[in-house]
Amino acid sequence: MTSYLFRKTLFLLFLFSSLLQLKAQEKPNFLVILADDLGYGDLGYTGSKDIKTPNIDTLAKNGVEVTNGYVTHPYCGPSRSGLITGRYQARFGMNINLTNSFYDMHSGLPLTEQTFAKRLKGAGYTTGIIGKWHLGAAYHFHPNNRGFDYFYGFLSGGHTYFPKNVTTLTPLKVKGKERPHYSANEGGYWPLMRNDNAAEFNEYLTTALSKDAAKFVSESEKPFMLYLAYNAPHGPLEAPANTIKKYSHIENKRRRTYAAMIDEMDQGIGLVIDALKKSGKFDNTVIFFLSDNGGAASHLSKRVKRVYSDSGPFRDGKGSMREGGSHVPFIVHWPAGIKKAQKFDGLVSALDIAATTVALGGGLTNGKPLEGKNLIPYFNGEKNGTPHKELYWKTEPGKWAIRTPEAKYLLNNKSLGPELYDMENDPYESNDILKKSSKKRKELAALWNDWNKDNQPCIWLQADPYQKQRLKFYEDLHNKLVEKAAKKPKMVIQ
Ligand SMILES: [Ca+2]
Repeated sequence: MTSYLFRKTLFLLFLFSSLLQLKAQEKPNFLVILADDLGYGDLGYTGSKDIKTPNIDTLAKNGVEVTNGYVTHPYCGPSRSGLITGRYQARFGMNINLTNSFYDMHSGLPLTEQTFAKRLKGAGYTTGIIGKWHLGAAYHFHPNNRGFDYFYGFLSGGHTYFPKNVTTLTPLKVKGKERPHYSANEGGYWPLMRNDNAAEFNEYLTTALSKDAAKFVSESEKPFMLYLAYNAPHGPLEAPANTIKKYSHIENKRRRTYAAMIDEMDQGIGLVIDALKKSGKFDNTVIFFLSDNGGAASHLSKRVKRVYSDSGPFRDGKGSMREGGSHVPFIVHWPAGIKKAQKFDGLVSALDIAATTVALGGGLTNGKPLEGKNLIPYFNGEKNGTPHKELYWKTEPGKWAIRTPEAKYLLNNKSLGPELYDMENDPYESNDILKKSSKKRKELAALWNDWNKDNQPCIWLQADPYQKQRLKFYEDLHNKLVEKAAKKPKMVIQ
């Protein structure tokens, strides 16, 4: 009898733990794939005629193609800080790119903010970031101290794609030109890191990151969240010769290399998707794909040879308050949870990634409020309309924008003054209606001012001027010490 009871208890315990496991497995995995400086029109599914992206196109075809998807800032660091916290980065004043220094205790994503990785880790997720961080390099800003169990990549805002270029020496010469070590990409030629150690880097960077991501998703036993933050196709324009050859029909040399970089990223995404399929995790993994901002060098009209990215139908590119700056390709793919093959035209923000994953994964909702929306009810028809009635932008020093489904009011260039567009009839911002619509202008200005009440002023300088000042501080200090030492009487012993 005792033995029977014992066996029965064991059986019940087994059943209970199996049920718990099943319950745990029901939680979806998350894969957030971020491209860097990708032009809106440079994917097959967004209309590119000359760049092949079959893997990304398949995600769009079988998922939700978000046609009004936006990031919160038109360039790297601030856009990433909005995505990763799920809060407008203007709330904590992070409107610029920060310096990348291991010794700078102040330049980084403020510790008062929480990443969505940390919120998910608190709910039992294994969390990883592979690729570009760009949110502070000092110990307390390191991804391992911001909610990520695993990190493989680089802390700087950019990185060389070839291992042969890696050096620890600064300043250094790149293509015969001296690259000053106060550049925004300080660290862009340093070795890669795995967690807080130097890591191996033996092949084309995009491939190395993709293979590591494939391994991460295959091996993770718990539900996972992987933030795969490619630096592709951000400069330096570097790609394997064989892949560049595939695009020999493209006349513009810079675009040829840029196309090969996007091609390599698409192939890499293919590797990760294969790994998900082979490990049986594909159906229950929510995949997001987007770019952190618009295409670089897409609107330098007077320097046509330098233009290499394509913003599709939109005006301008990276850095602009017009659509090309922050209206990005945006895909959400989840076979187990959303109806496939749909286009969604409500206003969607990169802020929604944190809100959606935290809602689905049961992540922590303590601390500062998330400002995005859980998108799934909108995709499944449980909620109607647009997830956001307004989207807001603010950069340093003083560019701004607000968009509603109907209109967009912005300042992109102080000498040109503000611009107002009818986004229902003129989504490509070709006809400025500011002079005709003072009522709309006032209405949008009031909304923006109201939003801005809760923002903090920016307390940082852009990376380059900041690092120049930092170096000058050390040089001045050194010179003072040399001067002082010269005045010291010589020590004499008896
Ligand atoms: Ca970028």
